Amino acid sequence: LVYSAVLCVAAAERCFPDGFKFGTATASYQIEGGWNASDKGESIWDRFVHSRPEAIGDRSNGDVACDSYHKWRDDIQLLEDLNVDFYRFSISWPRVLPTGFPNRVSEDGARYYGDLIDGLLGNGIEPVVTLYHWDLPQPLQDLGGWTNPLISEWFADYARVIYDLYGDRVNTWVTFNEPTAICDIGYNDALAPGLESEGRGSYLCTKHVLLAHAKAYRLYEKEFKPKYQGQVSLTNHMMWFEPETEADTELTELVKAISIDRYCYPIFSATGGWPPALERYIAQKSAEEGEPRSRLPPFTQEEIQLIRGSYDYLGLNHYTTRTVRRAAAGEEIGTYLFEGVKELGVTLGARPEWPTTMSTWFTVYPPGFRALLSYVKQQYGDVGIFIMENGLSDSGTDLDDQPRVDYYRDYLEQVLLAMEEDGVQVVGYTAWSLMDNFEWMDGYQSRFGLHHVDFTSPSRTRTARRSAKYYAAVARTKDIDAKYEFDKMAEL
Ligand code: PNW
Repeated sequence: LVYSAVLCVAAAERCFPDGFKFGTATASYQIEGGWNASDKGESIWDRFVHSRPEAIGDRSNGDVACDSYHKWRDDIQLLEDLNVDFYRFSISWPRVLPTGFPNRVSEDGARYYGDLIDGLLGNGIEPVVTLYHWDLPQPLQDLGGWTNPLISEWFADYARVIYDLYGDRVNTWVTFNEPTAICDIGYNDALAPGLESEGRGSYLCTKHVLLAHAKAYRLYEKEFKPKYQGQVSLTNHMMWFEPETEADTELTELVKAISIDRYCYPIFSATGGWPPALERYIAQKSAEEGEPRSRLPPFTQEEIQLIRGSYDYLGLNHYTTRTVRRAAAGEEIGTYLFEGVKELGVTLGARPEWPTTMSTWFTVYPPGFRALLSYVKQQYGDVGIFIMENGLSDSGTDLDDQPRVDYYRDYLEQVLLAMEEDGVQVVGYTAWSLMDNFEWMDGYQSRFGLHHVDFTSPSRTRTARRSAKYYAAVARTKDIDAKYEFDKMAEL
């Protein structure tokens, strides 16, 4: 009511169109806690943080996290205050299927997500549900995890259980969050399972995740879509890349191919299969290395057809832009790198004028977002783009997080420019994150929350930051400037 006087005028420049949806996101392992509540099974993240505590910056873990396993009603209250249209959260596979397989469905696990979904709908908030945000059941990892070709069937079996449980109430599904993180970082001695098999395990994983996605998509299409008319896709992490100097232009195109298109081309292109330039590159390099076949596993014609077109929208997570140059001979290119930097022998960097954040991989450059959105349109045509994550990390001490407000305002402006000037079709935007949470390798040291969470208090108290108030105004009015100038001066 307070903001109704500043509702967007359709013709004004800084307004998103009427049907555009705003939401915010979290992920199961990052917020739930309750890691061994009831009959929940162990996930690869439980195993990873307990067996290798030194791998996490502050030696913390997600055993309790935001305690959303118990405090989900509080989370719904925060969402209400934010005026959001939807809430994107993920389901913990081992919480619902303790063995990883559908031989046993946990009653408590199933009830937890059912209650959350009903609570959201009761408050007019649409659930957007991710099936896999990195917490694989450990028993499946013990069988080879994403490098085992059978896992695409296991994933489809899990998807069927979830569609059966919630398909009548959930209309937007995200099969996978960021295959590049799952496969490239997970197989480069960083994210769980913390194995080191870049360029081999990572490519097997890429293929099997794409197949798992496609099988879960086709299952929904055939058996659930006729009844429920929902939409299914996946969300890919996409940095934008700029050549450091003009000489790096060609190399930058290859970086885009390995990092963006490896996960998009098989699904969203007209032809399907691997991006041709990348397929040639890795085949040739493998041959030079004396490999009997390409390290990038081929698809059969049948697999190409299965995967091609397995989408109802294009999900995209974006945070940052990196510069690209060829690594000097013997140059240490570091760990926690992915996107094929080792494969291509490149170094990723940033221009000195781009502000840094609390995440090592992340500097602020809003125009990169518009360039990325235009690239996606140019590559994959007029598919509806659903932005599933975007947000800023800081040290989290300050409730007055003006830099985060500025980040949201400036990145949203680039989305508007892409829509208005470049004709890119964007259908929704998701702020990462609803609240501070377990930020993977950084533990609780970097914070992405619209809400501060006090991890020292047993009740995990949530407090709105300035950015929460700004975003609530944006979600309400669809105007990125409606409350911006006012807020900048206002006391919290
Ligand atoms: C995404 N990188 O992860 C995830 O989807 C979220 O769970 C996470 O909290 C958020 O972004 C912020 O990190 C990423 O190294 C992890 O470039 C690593 C990278 C990017 C995104």
